[in-house]
Amino acid sequence: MGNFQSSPPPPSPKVLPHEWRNLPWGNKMRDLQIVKDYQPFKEDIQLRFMLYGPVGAGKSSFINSVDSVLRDKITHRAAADSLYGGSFTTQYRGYKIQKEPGTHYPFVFNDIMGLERDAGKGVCVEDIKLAMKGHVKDGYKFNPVSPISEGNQHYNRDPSLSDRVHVLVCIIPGNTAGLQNDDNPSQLLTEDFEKELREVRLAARDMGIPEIAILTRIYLTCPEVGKDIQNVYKSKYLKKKIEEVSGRMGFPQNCIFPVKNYHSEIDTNDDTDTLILSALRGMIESGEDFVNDL
Ligand SMILES: Nc1nc2c(ncn2[C@@H]2O[C@H](COP(=O)(O)OP(=O)(O)O)[C@@H](O)[C@H]2O)c(=O)[nH]1
Ligand SMILES: [Mg+2]
Repeated sequence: MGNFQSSPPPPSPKVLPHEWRNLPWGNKMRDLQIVKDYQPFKEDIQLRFMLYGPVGAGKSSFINSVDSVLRDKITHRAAADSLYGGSFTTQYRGYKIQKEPGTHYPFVFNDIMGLERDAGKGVCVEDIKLAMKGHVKDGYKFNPVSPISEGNQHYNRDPSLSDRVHVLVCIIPGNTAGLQNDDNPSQLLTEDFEKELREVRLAARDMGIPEIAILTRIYLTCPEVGKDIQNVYKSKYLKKKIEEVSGRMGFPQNCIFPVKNYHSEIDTNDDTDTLILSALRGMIESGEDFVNDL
């Protein structure tokens, strides 16, 4: 009788029949448990992830999203600026995530905004390099025109392993991953920023610091992903986008993680969590390897 049943609708020409990277959809507990069980091999250290990207890329939202996934509720700790023009994150501070009352996960996020040359805002590259080496203490307010001096009370002369940065996480706004030009007038990814990004990444590479790129705002780029986030690794458009980011900015494709940040939701969602956990696991694995190689 099966002959009379209507066949399923043909797949959209915009999505591939299979994922090119497999994610444990519907089984986020596996990745969540891995993160919950994670303990650095070296005792008494914490991994430090430096989130670097242009203002409005979604750095604060990513910290909040990780916090929301791990605590299973939407949180707003690292103030996300819904009006990019307004307040900027210029103070250096580490965000830890509570595990149980009184304990934290053994990793910390620092959020660094790329320099906006015209506006005289942001963090100069010299400071970013010093922060990567662990010389900048929490609470330091970056001066966009001059780097921290050794005499400053927030200068750390003798950084411990935990003070250093272990993974450079570049936050790239997915909907504007093309360079700013007449067709793409977004202010988020300018030529200046790309130049600085190269400089920062080169510095990280010199220090052996691994890097990861996180592509935010993905569902704005592809309606198929907007319809169903599980299409993220089936979307032809997004695959092209990742290849483009890889080709132009030089990130290996397996270091690029598309995510959807929590930004207007009031409840967490398993598929959104799965993507965020996948990026977080990538960061933890890279950081753990780096620390153990030292
Ligand atoms: N649609 C969408 N909006 C996002 C995403 N991530 C961040 N946003 C929004 O983009 C704006 C800037 O984000 P924010 O985290 O403050 O950027 P930051 O300057 O890099 O810290 C906020 O209004 C966020 O709600 C995302 O993945 N998707
Ligand atoms: Mg921010």
